Amino acid sequence: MFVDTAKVFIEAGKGGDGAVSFRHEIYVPKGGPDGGDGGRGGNVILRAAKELNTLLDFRYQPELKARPGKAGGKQNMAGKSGENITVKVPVGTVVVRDGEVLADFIEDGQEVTIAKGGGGGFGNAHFKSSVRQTPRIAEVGEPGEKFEAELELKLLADVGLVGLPNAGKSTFLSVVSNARPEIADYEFTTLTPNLGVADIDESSLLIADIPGLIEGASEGKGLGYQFLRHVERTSVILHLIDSLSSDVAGDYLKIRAELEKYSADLVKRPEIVALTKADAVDDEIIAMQSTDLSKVTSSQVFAISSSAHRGTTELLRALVKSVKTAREQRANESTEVVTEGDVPVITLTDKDYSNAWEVLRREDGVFEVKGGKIERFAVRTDFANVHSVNRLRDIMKKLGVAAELNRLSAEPESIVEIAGKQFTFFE
Ligand SMILES: Nc1nc2c(ncn2[C@@H]2O[C@H](COP(=O)(O)OP(=O)(O)OP(=O)(O)O)[C@@H](O)[C@H]2O)c(=O)[nH]1
Ligand SMILES: [Mg+2]
Repeated sequence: MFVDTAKVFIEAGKGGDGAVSFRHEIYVPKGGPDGGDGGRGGNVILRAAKELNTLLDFRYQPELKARPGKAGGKQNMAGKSGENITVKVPVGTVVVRDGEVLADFIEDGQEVTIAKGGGGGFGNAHFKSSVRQTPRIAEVGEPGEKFEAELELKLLADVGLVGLPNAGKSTFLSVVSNARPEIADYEFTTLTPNLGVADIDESSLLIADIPGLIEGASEGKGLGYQFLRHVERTSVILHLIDSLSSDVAGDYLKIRAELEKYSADLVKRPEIVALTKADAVDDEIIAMQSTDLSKVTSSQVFAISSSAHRGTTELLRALVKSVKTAREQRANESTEVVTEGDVPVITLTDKDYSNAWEVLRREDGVFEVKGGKIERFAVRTDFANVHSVNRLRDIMKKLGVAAELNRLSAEPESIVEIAGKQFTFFE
């Protein structure tokens, strides 16, 4: 498994503020309140897209922000909602926040609202009552959810390269893909797996190159064995054989034996065989070697030269076809059903907005009030407007918070803090 990661800052849109406004009509001297509500802030949505296969773009653009809602207007005009943003992520991306998995993208087109925009604040039209004919208060919009998240991409390669050391595996990868692995004329040049994306026609293939395998690999000889778990998860195996070898069929069988010892499943995996370095050997010899190989395998046999770019396109096309067939087959066999419940998504609305609260007297003398509902009211309060703060004080009375503050001997000038906002108990 190859893991690609990126850190992103996600911020949903703030809700628009509610408006304070009164009707002005010629024959109505004292018009009622008509301040409209603020619009909802935009959500941040992630969507899995199969055409992406790296998180690299997020390194350059690590901020995913949705638009805020517009403020409410006169004549009960509601503010426009902020636009959602939809950001594409590769299939296989896992979103983690503080060590907790928020979403796991396993299917093309799968969408998850990763951060919810804040609700719009109520305009003053909502605050009219028999005792309050001219409400001069409106709510401010709620903040959108914002947090830092870790994106992790777990890639399953389509094609796994196997072969003896020095067979030309890394060279092939370097020629057909964007990868730049180390290449040298000795065995065990590759020490850890390389991964590359090869584009061919309208498709792309993710190819994994692992260290060469040798006879006895399953008993711990060489390096490649421990990396076979990468190949185990690929759709198709590409078995490369050096045409400069004196016994290509023998080479093929050696590797197959090691693969079989690793896992009986691995030898049943769709496979394509290719003779490498065809530029260095006469065509008649290549033809003879192909015949030898067809006696020991029923797989398709190709001949390529990575350095002369010969036969590589045909080989890639055959791989695309084989990967497609393998995927379709797997999709038919798979009975795995992913239910929504498997993907926990935390949003503002899941939070606790209960009436319960508690009051703490801190060492600095500040009275801190905590509780789902009271905190929600506090974030919607416009602290620059004394009427709004008074409304919050009313709510504190209704919920019994004020009585508790009195019991804890809070003075009128004592500082109260709710959801990070401070104000005096009574003015
Ligand atoms: N003439 C010729 N030489 C090639 C070709 N492909 C690879 N070679 C040479 O073969 C040698 C080994 O190539 P690598 O790609 O490093 O082989 P590998 O299979 O990755 O080897 P390990 O990482 O050790 O398993 C290098 O010297 C390459 O230049 C080719 O198409 N033609
Ligand atoms: Mg190599």
